[in-house]
Amino acid sequence: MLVRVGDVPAEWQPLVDRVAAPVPGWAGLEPNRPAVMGILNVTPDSFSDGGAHADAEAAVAAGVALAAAGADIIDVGGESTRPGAAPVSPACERARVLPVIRGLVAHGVRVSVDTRHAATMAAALVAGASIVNDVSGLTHDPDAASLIARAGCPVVLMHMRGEPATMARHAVYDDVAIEVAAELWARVQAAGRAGIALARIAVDPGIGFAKTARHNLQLLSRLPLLCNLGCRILVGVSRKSFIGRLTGTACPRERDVGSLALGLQAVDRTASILRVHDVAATVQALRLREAVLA
Ligand code: PMM
Repeated sequence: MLVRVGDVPAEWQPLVDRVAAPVPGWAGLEPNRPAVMGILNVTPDSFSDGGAHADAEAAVAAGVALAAAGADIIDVGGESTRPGAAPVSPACERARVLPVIRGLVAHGVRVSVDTRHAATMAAALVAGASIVNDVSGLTHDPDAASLIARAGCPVVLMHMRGEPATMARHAVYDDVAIEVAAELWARVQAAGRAGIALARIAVDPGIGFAKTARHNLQLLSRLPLLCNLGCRILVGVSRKSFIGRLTGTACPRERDVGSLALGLQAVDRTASILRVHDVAATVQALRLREAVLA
């Protein structure tokens, strides 16, 4: 149902105010400029950039280059979450990410840690990471939510069903946009009950996680539904396999143009943080978008 602004019933006003509220400040990012999160996977097996960095020093250099290209945040991950990926022990994950986080922080880079494990979150925060990005929305590790509440750091709650190894079989929805919004809302509420303030939460629909290509497109098209949650919206489409499927591009590294096209669509539909591999192209495109809007 469409209702003209002047005809909105008074009892709807709090809802309208929430949806129309400016994007909240989060993690020290500028409130009114879409931010770019550069991806730095220090894994041998990520689908998009696995094995790209021979050692921690090379990974730090790659992260510093992404920051110099304009990334606002560098997202460091030590566990591949591609469909069917085998889990990695938290100790192995820490050995991969901690030296890289320390190196990036020493260069003044704002770092998020992409992990589902509370022990890795804790160690990463001590090493200087300032944001936690959890693809399980703080459901994987029972200690994660209280840890984030105590640390007082910003957190990304991503939508997923099941585990990376099994998620494909959970890609069954009547209405993917409504169900993802409702399930993320449950995650936001659980985080609130654990003591995490709403202003510290960003939500992410989890493109490609327990979703088919069709689900991903429907979610992107109806992304503004997530505004109802009152949090910043982060979207990660970069190099994902559905782009390959839709365009016939088998090699993940050749999907950056398609990734950028979808990323801009997401920003037009209320995403305010893009998680990407090709930082330089994304920053350039966002600058031009802003110039046109100004
Ligand atoms: N995708 C991947 C890993 N971590 N985190 C968030 N918040 N959102 C995502 O979409 C996301 C993520 C998998 O992609 P990669 O292997 O290229 O990192």
